[in-house]
Amino acid sequence: MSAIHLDRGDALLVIDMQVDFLPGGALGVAAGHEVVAPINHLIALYREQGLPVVASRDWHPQDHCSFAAQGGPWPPHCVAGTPGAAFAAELALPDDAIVVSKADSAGADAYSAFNGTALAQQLRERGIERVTVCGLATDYCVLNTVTDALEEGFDTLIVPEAMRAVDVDPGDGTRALDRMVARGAVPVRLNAAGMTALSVA
Ligand code: VGL
Ligand code: ZN
Repeated sequence: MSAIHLDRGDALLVIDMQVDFLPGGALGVAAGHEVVAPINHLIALYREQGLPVVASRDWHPQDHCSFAAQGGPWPPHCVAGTPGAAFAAELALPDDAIVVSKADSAGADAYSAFNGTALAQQLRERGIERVTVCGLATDYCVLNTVTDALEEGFDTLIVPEAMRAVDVDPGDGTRALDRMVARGAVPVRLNAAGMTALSVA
């Protein structure tokens, strides 16, 4: 198992760690709170080296097309500016985290943090070549963000212990991880010293 060495081309992407996606929230992901500690560990690793931390957030208008009242699949969640849309209180986001708001117009949904945002450009401006992705939910916003990161040409590490799935159908999360790996994402695990590759790409 080879150690991952972070360098100046690395950035961390923390996906949708919002109150509504944690247990008790409007679209609570089972055991979602369990990822707070590993994500805080990741944030500390990146900040120690002065590397950028990006935090995406679902940022919907109250009549968003993904909500059931508009015929969409989800209960209302992450309405911009409401307490449910806030980042989890226990999340140790640095003051200079780059916040990316997505799916913020009524007529379109966007699971990927790259979809309809300037994220790819913001990363390239900083010389980022590799991203590490963690957060919620494995089978929606994480999956789509990872797919787009690879398509945009970023090497992509994923941290399974720092993600949880909605699992509308049992196994969705596992299948999403398989798809990310099939597309070229490299799964890593955390240890006291940093990160280790789980499999050789
Ligand atoms: C998400 C469902 C609806 C996510 C966002 O962040 O994974 N899932 N909106
Ligand atoms: Zn949403």
